[in-house]
Amino acid sequence: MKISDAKVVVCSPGRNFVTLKIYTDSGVYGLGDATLNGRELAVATYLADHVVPCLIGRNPFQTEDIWQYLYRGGYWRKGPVTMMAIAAVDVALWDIKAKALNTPLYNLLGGKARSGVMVYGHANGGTIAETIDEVGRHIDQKYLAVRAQCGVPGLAGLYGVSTDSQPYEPAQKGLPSESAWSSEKYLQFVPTLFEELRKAFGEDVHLLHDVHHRLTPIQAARLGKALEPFHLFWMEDAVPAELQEGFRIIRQHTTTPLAVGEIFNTVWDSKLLITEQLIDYLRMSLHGGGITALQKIAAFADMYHVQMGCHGATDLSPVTMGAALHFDISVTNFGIQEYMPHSRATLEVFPHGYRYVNGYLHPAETPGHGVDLDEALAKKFPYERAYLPVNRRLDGTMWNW
Ligand code: GCO
Ligand code: MG
Repeated sequence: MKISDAKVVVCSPGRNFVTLKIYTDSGVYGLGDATLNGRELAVATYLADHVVPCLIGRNPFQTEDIWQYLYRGGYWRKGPVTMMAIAAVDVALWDIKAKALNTPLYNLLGGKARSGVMVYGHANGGTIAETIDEVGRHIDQKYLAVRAQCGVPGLAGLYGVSTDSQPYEPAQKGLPSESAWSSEKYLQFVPTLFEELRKAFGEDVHLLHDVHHRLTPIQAARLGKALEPFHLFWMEDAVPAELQEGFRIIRQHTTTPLAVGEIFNTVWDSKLLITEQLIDYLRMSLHGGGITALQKIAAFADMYHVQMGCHGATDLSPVTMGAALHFDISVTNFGIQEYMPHSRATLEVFPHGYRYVNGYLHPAETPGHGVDLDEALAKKFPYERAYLPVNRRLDGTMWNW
């Protein structure tokens, strides 16, 4: 079997997605997700202009060799654009391989190691009362784990909290919007949110929280300590993680479990975090080089008691979600999978076989990863410029979003 062609499809059914479709001479095709939120067209051109021509004629079963060809052979290593492009190729090739062998992808990754993939949903509210309602709504839908985000008194608009009664969606059409931030107000407020959530729901539900890179290590240490009585499943992205050593400070002070890594793109971003056991959960999903890379990273993390907690926001297309579920169900050190359901338009453009049942997602049982692309429908949703917001402290200083 040989790769005969490949093309990049950009569409915007509610938000932008970049999809790579690889064709073979046997008629089997595979799909990979190449969506880099806010920088979508950079990956589209990287693939179309620099990667696709190198793929034609290759054996699609040689996932390892093609991965190395694109990584080592590209000379420029790492980085979100490169690794997202490699991920799209890799996931599409694993899709082809599993379809050609007529089996769901998980059977090529070790087979099922559990009966379902535990997920966490998003509960966002402008006030504590609204957040309590949202957590309750998720519990009614049988979620076992819920991430809680809440507006902070004195701050207009906040990460994770919708402004227009629509489901929260970070990317916005047009140029980036700006929001205001105060670490002091946030640190004062968040422990009360979780105190009230535990009072309302007891200890059974797993509660998670995303700090979204807003704190310094010593502030994150303070927050982790203050949240200890409320037994979080994890505190996510407490600080930006370019300085991996920074996590030593957080770790020394708190037993609140730590998660990080949704914007990492190679194992090198987390090497020290893993080997020094500074984190509990690694948030990378397939965007960091695809299945070939994530399997190796997970095996390395497993040696240091780090579990996988794949990113699953709506900026990753249903192709990433569908493929990640095959990884999640087969990997030994699985922790939890994020599940932020896509809009109806997105789900129609990407017909898929994965399904949610009582707190768990289940991968498709059809050959491959089980997510397709309705190209005719995709054409009705052309690309629209959109960005994530940016964030400033109250005095106007640029801060981390
Ligand atoms: C998460 C992420 C998202 C991001 C989004 C940005 O934990 O799901 O932090 O909420 O904001 O993925 O593109
Ligand atoms: Mg996050």
